[in-house]
Amino acid sequence: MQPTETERCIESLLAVFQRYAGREGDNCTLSKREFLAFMNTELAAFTKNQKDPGVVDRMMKKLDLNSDGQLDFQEFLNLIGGIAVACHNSLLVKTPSP
Ligand SMILES: [Ca+2]
Repeated sequence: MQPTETERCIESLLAVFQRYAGREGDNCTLSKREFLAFMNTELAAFTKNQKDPGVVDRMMKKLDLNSDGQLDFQEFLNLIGGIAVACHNSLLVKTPSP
């Protein structure tokens, strides 16, 4: 059976997380360096529009709910979820009301 679109999205998120988390140290979490690499590669459209170089640092601190200096998959999903909600909201704004 072919995976559904939703299943493929979940697999992709897992694969991307594992690819960056596996670069150094604990391969189940993103270190700050791994998170920076992820942001600059996978979300380059977002990071290159940021004039403040500390923005990714602050995002990491905000996302790191248990303050262990690492982002686990749950913490990573909070970022993805937040971006998805922001995209959804901006689409709603752009859609003219009837
Ligand atoms: Ca953490």
